[in-house]
Amino acid sequence: MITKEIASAFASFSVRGSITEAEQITAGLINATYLVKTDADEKYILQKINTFVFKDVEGLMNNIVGVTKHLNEKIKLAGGDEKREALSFIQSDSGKYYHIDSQGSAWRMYVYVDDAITYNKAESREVLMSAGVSFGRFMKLLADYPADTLSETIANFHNTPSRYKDFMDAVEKDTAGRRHQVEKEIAFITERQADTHRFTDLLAEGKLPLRVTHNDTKLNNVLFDKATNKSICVIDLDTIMPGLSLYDFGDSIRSGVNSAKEDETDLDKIYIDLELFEGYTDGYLSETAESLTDAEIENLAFSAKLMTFECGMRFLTDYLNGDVYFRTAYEGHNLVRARNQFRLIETMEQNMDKMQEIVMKYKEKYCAKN
Ligand code: GN1
Ligand code: MG
Repeated sequence: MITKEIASAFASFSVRGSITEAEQITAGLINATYLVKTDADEKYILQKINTFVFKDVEGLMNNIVGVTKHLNEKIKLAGGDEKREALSFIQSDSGKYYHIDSQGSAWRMYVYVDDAITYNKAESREVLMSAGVSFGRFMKLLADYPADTLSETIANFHNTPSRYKDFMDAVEKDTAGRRHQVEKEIAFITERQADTHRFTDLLAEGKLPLRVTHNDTKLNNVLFDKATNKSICVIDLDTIMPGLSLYDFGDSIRSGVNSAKEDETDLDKIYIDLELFEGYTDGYLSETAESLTDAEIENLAFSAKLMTFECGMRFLTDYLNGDVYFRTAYEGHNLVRARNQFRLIETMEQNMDKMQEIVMKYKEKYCAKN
């Protein structure tokens, strides 16, 4: 439906034609996203940026525009289709790549990549392999991007000890009066506190390198070609910041290698699918093995567990806070998501040795050093 705010936001961007259709896309949990069509037969993605989550829109859009221009140039140089393999953002009347409306809401728009699909849950080994190639290549193409020009769009985004502290504060405050329902889940988290600081410690000791990373490498943040089922490009660029390769690898496994969707309620359906884990690891290391350090490769399997832990803990934190951060469709949605992630962690713990073996197999395959 074309609401007044959508129509007026669309009109502020410099493109031909008038809006004829707007359809909300609800896959993402943060921004409000619309597919819009025009009478000039063009399609765009129009997004209302969640400014509760992203406070510095100027910094956010500078990151995104800088990075997409960099990707565009590199793809063009390599003979690729830069309009399809990276996003193209559109300027507004103000000359900036966003628009602030009369209500103070922030909007942005980019060209819709046509004939593409996304996956919300684990798929075939080929799909996972292709996603691994895309995220691996993304990091590779940004290896020479000037990291010091990037704004930190969300402070301490993957700082797991800091997320743990936020969680303990939420337990303490019990704002929504839900703590009594989740004592078991609270225990699940506190029992694993020692895991939380592995990456922050290694980073502080200089044993892991900071890189330009995506930081939100959900499977549904990759577009796949409808016809070939091969990945086309990576989307949802809000959290591009200096980070660890382990954040990106781990979050992809969390979201793409779960046998069930992120809010599946039947815990028996949830497990880490090792066949898909192998597919993603194969694709990711085929692009990155040569540039990753031994310490990074040794921690890939563990990163899957830690990123799943962090995300589950964030869902539970939001449940305790009264569902103020993630979009929810029903009461208890965040609790369902948290329990889902914790079940996934249990199955990762049971399979950690096998995951480690798989990583080493592809390290050997793709590392000339060996
Ligand atoms: C959010 O925006 P979306 O849906 O791709 C969240 C991620 C979580 C994910 C869990 C900025 O990602 O960190 O892992 O939900 N993004 C932000 O589904 O918080
Ligand atoms: Mg998304």
